[in-house]
Amino acid sequence: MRNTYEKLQKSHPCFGGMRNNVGRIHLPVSPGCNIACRFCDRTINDVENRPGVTSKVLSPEEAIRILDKALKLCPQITVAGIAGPGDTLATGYALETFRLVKKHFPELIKCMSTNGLLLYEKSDEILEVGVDSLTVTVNAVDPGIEAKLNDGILYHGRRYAGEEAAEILIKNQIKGIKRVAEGGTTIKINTVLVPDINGDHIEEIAKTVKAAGAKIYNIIPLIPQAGLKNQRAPGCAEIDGARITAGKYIDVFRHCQHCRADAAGMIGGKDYGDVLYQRRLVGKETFSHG
Ligand code: CLF
Ligand code: SF4
Repeated sequence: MRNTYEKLQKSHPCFGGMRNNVGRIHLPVSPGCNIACRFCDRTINDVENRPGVTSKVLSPEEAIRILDKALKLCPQITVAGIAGPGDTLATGYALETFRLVKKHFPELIKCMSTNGLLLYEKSDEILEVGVDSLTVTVNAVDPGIEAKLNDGILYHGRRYAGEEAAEILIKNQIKGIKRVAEGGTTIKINTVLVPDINGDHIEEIAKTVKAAGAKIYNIIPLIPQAGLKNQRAPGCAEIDGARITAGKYIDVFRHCQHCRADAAGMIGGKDYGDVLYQRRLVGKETFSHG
């Protein structure tokens, strides 16, 4: 039986007020991505803290061994999350890992994060493996705005660019959110706030995703890099303003720590990633898929 939103508010560090009592581990099993967010630098290395960046990509079996070790080190972990380093649906490893989590650690909450391009077509599998909570990154619901944030997609073996790509992505995200929400998975939405591109679009996104069945919304400030390195990051007042705007339509999560794809432990507390994975250098401040 999947956890409901009400249950997750008491047991999931990113869905309620329990972040000081319960922790999460991210299992970095998903290499590769099928879209091209303009703010993403997808180098996989061990020195930086960004989406697409992790110290090491694991096989599903390795992930289960790491999970076992992590639960011994940090028994407060209630959530097994998969948030990259690429997209969790671009390859089959995330769903394969969740099948193993379900078998070996049925008590853990299964949490997944995706860009949503393949969400609709993978929805049956997502529901069947019992994903409890799913984060979809929706940066725009207007193709004209999305096209400024995303260079293109690779979809069923074909490349699409510009507004054509944006239209397919948005359509699949919204259809996918509806379907998975109807199936009983709790949906969280992440939006990367790029003030001069989607700053005035937050209300529209919040309204649309709420109507599709999402429960909670997380605004992630842009870290100017890669194709958006010349865009400005939002200030605190702009982030607050966006949260207040979104909050008129949907619950807002305010404690995001922009976790890496291989983070482990309590959010904002000690990170066990170094012990569990491999030695990592201190990275830059960043955002993530989580
Ligand atoms: Fe991880 Fe994300 Fe699940 Fe949480 S993180 S996949 S929902 S278990 Fe949480 Fe980290 Fe913010 Fe994500 S603080 S980046 S919101
Ligand atoms: Fe990068 Fe994630 Fe966007 Fe893919 S979905 S391009 S990994 S930020």
